Amino acid sequence: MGSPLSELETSMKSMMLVFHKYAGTDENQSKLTLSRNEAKQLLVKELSNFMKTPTDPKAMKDILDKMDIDGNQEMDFQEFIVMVSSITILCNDYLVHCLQKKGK
Ligand SMILES: [Ca+2]
Ligand SMILES: [Ca+2]
Repeated sequence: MGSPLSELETSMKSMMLVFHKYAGTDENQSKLTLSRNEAKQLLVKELSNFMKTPTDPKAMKDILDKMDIDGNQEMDFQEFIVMVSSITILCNDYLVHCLQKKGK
């Protein structure tokens, strides 16, 4: 890669790096997927501003269940990206709502 990464490419790179940073933390488990524990850490540490991370274990379990689309107790990169995209779409809806309000 010769030229510097664009803003979007940098964002994509960040998503990959964040995923692998957490995917590789649990001992004796796959370094390429997020265990429930790793996914929980990622949510709490990386999404606390955009997502109200619940302190209630039941609510956290519900979120983790939803993220794990195929239900195999591990979150692969695809499941991670679906989750990030869903939250980004919700945030964008809110942003558009605010911009429209401002425009009036
Ligand atoms: Ca892992
Ligand atoms: Ca899964």
